[in-house]
Amino acid sequence: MKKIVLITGATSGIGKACAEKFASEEFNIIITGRRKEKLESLKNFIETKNNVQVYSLCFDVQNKDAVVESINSIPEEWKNIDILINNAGLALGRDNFETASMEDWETMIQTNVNGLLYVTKAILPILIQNKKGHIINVGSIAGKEVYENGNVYCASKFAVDAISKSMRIDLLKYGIKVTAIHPGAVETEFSLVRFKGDDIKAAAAYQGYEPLRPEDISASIFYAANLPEHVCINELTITCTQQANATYFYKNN
Ligand code: NDP
Ligand code: 8X3
Repeated sequence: MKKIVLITGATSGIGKACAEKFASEEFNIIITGRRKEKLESLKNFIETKNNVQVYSLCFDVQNKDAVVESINSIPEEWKNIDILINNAGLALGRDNFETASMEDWETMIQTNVNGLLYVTKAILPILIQNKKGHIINVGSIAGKEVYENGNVYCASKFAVDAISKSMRIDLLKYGIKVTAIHPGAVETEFSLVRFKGDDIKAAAAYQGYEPLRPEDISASIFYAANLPEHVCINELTITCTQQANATYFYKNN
């Protein structure tokens, strides 16, 4: 029987690359996100290309009731989820503390922290019942070091780091693995979202160096998810070769 992986935020970037990678390795995939048309076209693309099935669920991770309702609506044959990839997330703005928007802060906390908690809580009973499973949380290098004007985005990713560490302790007795993946700069829709559609600012975020591609992260996630039963990667911080930490890049002239 094929294993099942549920990926939040599969409509673009790292989540989409994870869906394609796991499908190419014969996993059945549950893809989630808010953009229904992107979910449908990804489902068609993957099912045409691979010998796997894709089930799509459209919901906003910020909405607790919608999360619970969506997870409960998963058909019986899809319920035995082996791997949960908590990837949905975003940054909004890169503003100084005194000028940053409170709404942006709320959305980041509601998505990156509460959304991850809602989805995990809704799926956990399945993993506990099966006495196995793997939760992979996508944090960030911004959850390891704060940077100027990173304030609440960094805080939300520090929370993902802390939640991952505490989940690993609390869920150990059920045989559930918990891995946190902390990427540096990855070229996705992330910066376009952060800079609210300003494509010049978004493109500038990746200029002068070769950033990670979403496929670099999905390959690492796949690796971490497919180690022997007794092996768990607790966390990985992954940057491109031209990035040394949250702020230091060695850029081309
Ligand atoms: P993208 O913007 O390309 O993808 C973000 C995904 O999250 C989309 O599929 C989006 O789907 C989903 N998402 C956002 N908000 C919600 C919501 N409220 N409910 C449901 N789904 C949501 O960015 P990335 O692929 O880069 O980001 C993926 C993760 O990686 C995020 O957690 C991000 O913080 C993290 N990360 C990214 C880095 C980077 O440099 N790109 C570096 C480090 C970490 P939809 O819009 O359809 O809802
Ligand atoms: C995204 C990476 O450096 O823009 O988490 O915060 S960074």
